[in-house]
Amino acid sequence: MNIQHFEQLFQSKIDKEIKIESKDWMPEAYRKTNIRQISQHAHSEIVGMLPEGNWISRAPSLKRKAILIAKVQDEAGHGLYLYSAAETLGMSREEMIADLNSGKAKYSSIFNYPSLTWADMGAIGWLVDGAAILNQVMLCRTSYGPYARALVRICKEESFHQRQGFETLLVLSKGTEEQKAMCQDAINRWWWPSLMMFGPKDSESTNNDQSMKWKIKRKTNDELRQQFVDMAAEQVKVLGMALPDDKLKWNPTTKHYNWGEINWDEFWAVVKGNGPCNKQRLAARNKAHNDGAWVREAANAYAVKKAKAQAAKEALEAA
Ligand code: FAQ
Repeated sequence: MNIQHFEQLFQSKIDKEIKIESKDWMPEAYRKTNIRQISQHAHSEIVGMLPEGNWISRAPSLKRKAILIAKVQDEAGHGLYLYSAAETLGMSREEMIADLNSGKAKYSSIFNYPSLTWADMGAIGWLVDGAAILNQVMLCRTSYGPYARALVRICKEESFHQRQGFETLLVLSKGTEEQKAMCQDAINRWWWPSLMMFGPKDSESTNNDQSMKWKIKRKTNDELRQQFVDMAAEQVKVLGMALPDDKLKWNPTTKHYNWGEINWDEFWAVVKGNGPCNKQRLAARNKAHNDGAWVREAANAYAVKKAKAQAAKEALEAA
């Protein structure tokens, strides 16, 4: 059998909705695309803990603090499932983390914006988790089995995150004039960066076509972005707030909202490392990694000790 034959068999499995598993034959580019996307996704979950971690010590009540800690802890868990899924494709976690810490690997642009007020915790939950869910519900049906399965649990947790964010904003939106203003300000600052989470326009996306053919992605960046605008434009009415887009208008012909233009220069600047917090985020990740060196060392020393004891026990039993 030649390579074309393997490729045909592979594509026919995809077309028949049969999941690809780690030991199955796959084109090298399929493996690389999945490693790229899954590891970027894992990094996003890990770096994504930073803007919210900033508010754990300043949450307005014990209840809010407990909820926020639980949410941030969930993001850590998502990162770990995703690193494990990416490892099944042959790249080690150490290599992925080294790429994140050196600035070589990408993570979502959204986490390079600062969280300035308590209302930002609500806006992140409602908008950032909201955008993440739309994308990730689609990814539960992605063609690579370990990634699809990891996403099922992640989505359940993300939907709790989104509801807690919306509820946080709902409370503020019914509060004092100052709280209402804080709520609107957070929506204003997080709206456009949330739309950027879906990636460049389809016409600029380098990976869309191939990833759609391989069913890694099931919807394009623009399709998901429009779905998000349609959803948020309705939900914002419940808050009695506004989205910061004077072009936002229901279009009865397309049955979708029309909306304005993303600042793509800003998007690419953030993706290339020049957003408001890129340097701060990488510095925080590097510090955490270095500070944790003794824990990794101790865990390794314990594993070696345990393996030696087990080997000695087995030798004794065999004698
Ligand atoms: N930021 O060809 P495309 C979360 C890159 S998780 C930075 O269209 P693709 C949970 C892209 O990698 C949020 N870079 O790419 C949470 C590619 O670069 P490369 C993360 C971006 O992969 C909530 C280049 O631009 N979610 O929020 C961005 O087909 C709250 C060309 O783009 C995922 O990662 C961006 N926004 O489509 C945690 C989901 N957009 O490597 C804490 C999985 C694009 O070719 C708190 N990922 N780029 O040089 C995906 O679905 C896809 O990777 C897309 C991009 C849709 C993000």
